[in-house]
Amino acid sequence: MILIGRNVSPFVRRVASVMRLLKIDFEQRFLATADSIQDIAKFNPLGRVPSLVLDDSEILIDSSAIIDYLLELKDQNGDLLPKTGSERRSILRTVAIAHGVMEKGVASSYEQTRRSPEKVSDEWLSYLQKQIIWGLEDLERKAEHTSEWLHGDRLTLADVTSICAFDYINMRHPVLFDANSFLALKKLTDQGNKLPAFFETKPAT
Ligand SMILES: N[C@@H](CCC(=O)N[C@@H](CS)C(=O)NCC(=O)O)C(=O)O
Repeated sequence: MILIGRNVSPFVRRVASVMRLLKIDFEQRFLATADSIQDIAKFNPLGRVPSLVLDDSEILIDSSAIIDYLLELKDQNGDLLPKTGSERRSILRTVAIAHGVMEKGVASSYEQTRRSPEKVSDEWLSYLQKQIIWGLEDLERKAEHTSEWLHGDRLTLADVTSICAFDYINMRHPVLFDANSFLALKKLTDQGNKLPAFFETKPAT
């Protein structure tokens, strides 16, 4: 399998982390949306990452759809995401919040880097940044009231997505909040980053 995209994208990194956790072999083409859009569009007509090229050449797009396939392939016991029931729904809620933080983080970054400065809307930017904080506050409450991982003593897709989201926000928006604001989330992320699935995928910049 070939994963398209760089791990600076939190969406790509969460796919790469899930593949490592599930021990799925893959190669990665580190294409960036900023300068390889034509190549990326060969895999996804929207010009977005991640895409995953399967061994029979089928191409999957969007991190959620890709992870859905990976779990079907290699998470038969439902360790990362139970197949049914209230625990599944609860984990998917956390995943949706963390994925939303990623979306708002990327939108906020694009507002600042991909628009000409005179067109940047401070009002819109400030709203996006509030949404990031609201999402992180929700994840922090979850992290404060749990044991080892967000949904108990087993690492799940909720942890994968939250760790990738928190690292991304710290990397791209380092001055958005005080370092002491999200201590439980920071502890969770530090704990995750000790595992190969996270430290091997953590982007340098
Ligand atoms: N919902 C998608 C979001 C993917 C996404 O927004 N990727 C960004 C990179 S971080 C991208 O490709 N941006 C280029 C664009 O949207 O034009 C997912 O979960 O995979």
